[in-house]
Amino acid sequence: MRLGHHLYTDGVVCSDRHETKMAILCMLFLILVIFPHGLQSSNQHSLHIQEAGKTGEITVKYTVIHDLLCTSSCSHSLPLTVPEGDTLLQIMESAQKEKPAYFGFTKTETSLGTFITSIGGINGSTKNRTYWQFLNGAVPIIVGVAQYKPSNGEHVIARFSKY
Ligand code: B12
Repeated sequence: MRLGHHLYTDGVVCSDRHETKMAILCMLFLILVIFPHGLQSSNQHSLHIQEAGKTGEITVKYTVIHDLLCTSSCSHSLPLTVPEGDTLLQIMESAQKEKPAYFGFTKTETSLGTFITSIGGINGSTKNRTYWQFLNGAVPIIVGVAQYKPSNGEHVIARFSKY
């Protein structure tokens, strides 16, 4: 009786260990299937895009957001492959050519350079204290669009904002 119980207990322990081993093996297999190239950092991802493109070209994502005034379909994005060294203004011109309704813009020349006055038919206004703000991801760009040169893999955002 006692011996049998002992053997039975051992049997359960043995089977528990076997199940744990199988579960670990299954998890390792799943990780290999989901991340065949390992967990890449965004830098490595950008590098991958650069390698995939022609030499001297970069890929940027350009998004226009006007959620100050609208409640649905307030954002439009475009992936663009452009010559390396293009300014944001030149990239905006490429986007304008592709989809003028969403990315068409107007500008004015000032002593500081080019100032963007409207995008997609939406005008900034001194009276309402609104303007088109430019960001690299979540970070506001500190120069004008004619001076700024986005990097490969960058997400440039033009957001209708208040000041
Ligand atoms: C107020 C201000 C703004 C206001 C102007 C609105 C208004 N009606 O007052 C708003 C919020 C719209 C603004 C926007 C931007 N600004 Co600003 N702005 C200033 C600030 C703080 C004061 C300008 C001012 O009133 N001068 C006094 C008046 C009497 O002189 P003014 O020549 O008439 O001023 C006009 C120009 O400065 C113009 N303006 C303002 N900003 C910019 C930016 C660019 C690129 C251009 C061409 C013109 C311009 O608007 C002013 C009013 O009409 C300056 C910093 C400073 N201390 O100078 C930064 C400054 C001029 N802005 C700057 C920047 C980078 C921008 C943005 C590009 C920021 C962004 N990430 O989007 C945007 C422009 C985007 C676009 N649509 O093209 C930089 C320009 C740097 C450079 N060498 O290119 C400065 C120097 C700040 C900095 N980074 O140090 N700005």
